Amino acid sequence: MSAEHLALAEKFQAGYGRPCTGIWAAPGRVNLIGEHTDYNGGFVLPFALPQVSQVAAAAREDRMVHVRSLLNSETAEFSLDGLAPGVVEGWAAYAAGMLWSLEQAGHMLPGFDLLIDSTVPIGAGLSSSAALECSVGLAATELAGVVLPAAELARLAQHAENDFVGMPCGIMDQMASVAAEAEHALLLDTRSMSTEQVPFTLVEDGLALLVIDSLAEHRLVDGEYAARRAQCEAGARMLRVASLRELNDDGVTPEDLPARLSDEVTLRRVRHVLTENARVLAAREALRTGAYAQLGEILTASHASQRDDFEITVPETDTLVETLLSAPPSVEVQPALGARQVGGGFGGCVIALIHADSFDGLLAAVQDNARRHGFTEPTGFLAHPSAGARRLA
Ligand code: GAF
Repeated sequence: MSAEHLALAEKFQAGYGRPCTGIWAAPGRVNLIGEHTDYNGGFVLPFALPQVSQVAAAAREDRMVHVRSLLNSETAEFSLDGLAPGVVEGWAAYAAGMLWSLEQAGHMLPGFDLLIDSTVPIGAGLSSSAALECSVGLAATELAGVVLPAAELARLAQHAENDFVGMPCGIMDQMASVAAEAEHALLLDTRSMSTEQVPFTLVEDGLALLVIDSLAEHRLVDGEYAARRAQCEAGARMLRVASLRELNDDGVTPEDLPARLSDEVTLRRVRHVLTENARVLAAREALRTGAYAQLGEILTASHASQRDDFEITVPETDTLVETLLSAPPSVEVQPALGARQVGGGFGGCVIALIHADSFDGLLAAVQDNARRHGFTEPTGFLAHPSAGARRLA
C-alpha cells in the first residue's frame, strides 16, 4: 500500500474504530471535445485525469451508511431504508444517490462506513461529482458482491445525478470516469454507447494539454444547463428527429437549418450540437494522424460555437482563450495551437493544446491578463490522460 493510501486507511481506522476493507478511486475528467452533445445522442471525446476521488470503505452489519469527507470534515448518516431524493443533501447526496440508484436497479446493499478524499478540483467543470459517484459505486458493488459492466455503473451514476441530486446531465462524465484508459481519450457514441480508445500521447511531439481553472463561479445544479437541454429537445421536436444526433446521420448542414427552424435561438443551439458532433469526429481523425495544428483549430472552433451559438461561456473564459491564442511568439512562449472552455459551461476550466515548453510563459500571460481585467487569478496544470476507476488497495 502506498504511503498515501496507508494514510487514508489509518484515518478510516481512527474514525470508525475498525479497518477498512479496501480503497477505491475514480478520476475526474477533461473533455477534449464534444460539449453538450451527450444528452443529444452525440459524440464526446473525454479523457481521465490523474486527480481522483478516493473512498476507503467497509460494509456494515446493518443498513446504516456513515459517510465522512476529509475535504470538509463533515459526516452524513442515513439509512438505506427510506432513502429517497431529498433525504440527503449537499455533497453527501452524490454518495447517497449512487447507493439509492444501485438499490433502485435491484441490487440489495448492506450499510457502509465510507471515508472520502478527493484531489479533483471542485466546481471547475472537471467532474468532481461523477468521480465521487463512481468511486462510491465501485466500492459499494464490490463490497456487496455485485458485478456490473462499466457502462452500467456509469448509467446508474448518471441516474443518481439526474434523479437524486437533480442535475439533468448526460452520461459523458460517468463514462469517462469508469471507462477511460491511460494514454488514451475515450470516443463515446452516447446513442449506441459504443466506445473507442483513441491513443492520446502528446509528449513525444513536444506538446501538452494545459488545463486552466478560471476560478469563475461554475454551478451546474442551476437553471442554465437544464435550459440548454430543454432548448435542444425543443429543437429536436421542431425538426421531427428523436435526437439532434440524427441531423449528423442525415447529412444535414448548418446551411440547411434556417429553412427548417424559424426560431433564431433554437437554430443557434441546434447548430452548436450539429457542428460540435462533427468536430468530435474531426478531432479523433486529427489525433489519429497527429495533425495537431488542425486539432488546435478544432478546439478553438468549439469555443467559438459555445460562445456564439450555445452561449455558455463567460468573460473570464473568453479572455483566457483569447490570451492563450494570442500570446506573442517569443523564444520562450509560443501561442497555444487551440483553446476552449470545457465542461457544462458558465465558467470552470479552459483547456489549451500547447507546446510543452511554453507552459510557464502561457500561465504567466493568462494570470497577468486576468489581473488586468480584474478577474481572479487563474491556476493551471498539465493534464496527462490517466486510468479510469479502479481498486487501489
Ligand atoms: C456536464 C454534464 F454533466 C455532462 O453530461 C455534459 O453534458 C457536459 O456538462 C457538457 O458537455 O459536465
